[in-house]
Amino acid sequence: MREPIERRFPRPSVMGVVNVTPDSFSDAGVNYAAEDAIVSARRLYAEGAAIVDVGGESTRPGAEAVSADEELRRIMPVVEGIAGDVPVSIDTSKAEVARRALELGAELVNDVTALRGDPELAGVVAEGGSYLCLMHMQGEPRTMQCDPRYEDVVAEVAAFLEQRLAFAMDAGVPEELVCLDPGIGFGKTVDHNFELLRRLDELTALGRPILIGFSRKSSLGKLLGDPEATTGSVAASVGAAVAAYERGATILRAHDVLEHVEALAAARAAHA
Ligand code: HH2
Repeated sequence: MREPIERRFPRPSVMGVVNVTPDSFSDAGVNYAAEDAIVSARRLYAEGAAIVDVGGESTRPGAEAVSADEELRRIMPVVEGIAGDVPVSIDTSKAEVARRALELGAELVNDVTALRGDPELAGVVAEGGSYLCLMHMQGEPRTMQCDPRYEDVVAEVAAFLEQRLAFAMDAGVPEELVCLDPGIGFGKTVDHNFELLRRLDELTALGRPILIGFSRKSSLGKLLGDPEATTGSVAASVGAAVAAYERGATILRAHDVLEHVEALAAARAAHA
């Protein structure tokens, strides 16, 4: 069995993002061609990413779903092109996509539906022995930013993640291989996202490493005064990642890896 996820990804570790899509919210089309995605993945790894998250389906607000065939067509040449050289996380909700990526050596399955999207995915993860990220989302990408509401966002996200962790373990996924993610921007307002950071201790109390993906998200642009923002700046992303790390996050998912690695190294030195 793999070593526990917190040993494989010590705090803080950076997960680099490579979206092999024409429609992602912050880097649409940049890595849509496999050869460009391969170059990007190698660069992010060289810049200090512990793992690179390869995705073939955008989950931005309003995005339409893509078929498994199309997702495979996008990601397979990329995973093949870097397998063995660059540690791979596969950002998918589909069992078939995860299975093929794991066969090529991917070591983490990052599922934004927390095993609710495809009934076969839990079994694929359990059988493949991979790491797993379970993420909270209210609603679904097409509609999730239409007036999201919670009584208590942190309590509800914590209860959801605890329940999905139990589900994964029932399906045979060892607890030591799982990390949890509150899903910044997935059915959440600016206030919800920052409340989740402010009270991150209530999520670390679940006993699993926490992954945070605040990178370039629109809440950062909105925070800085543009109510119509669809993205956030690199500087604001780094600030949010450092704040998340300071509050106990383990893995920081980021598009601008070098800036995150350098900032987190400085933040970490203050803890030594
Ligand atoms: N955010 C995005 C996608 N996948 N996975 C996890 N675990 N956590 C996140 O916060 C997260 C995620 C959205 O960002 P991006 O991949 O850049 O955009 P898109 O979904 O439009 O491709």
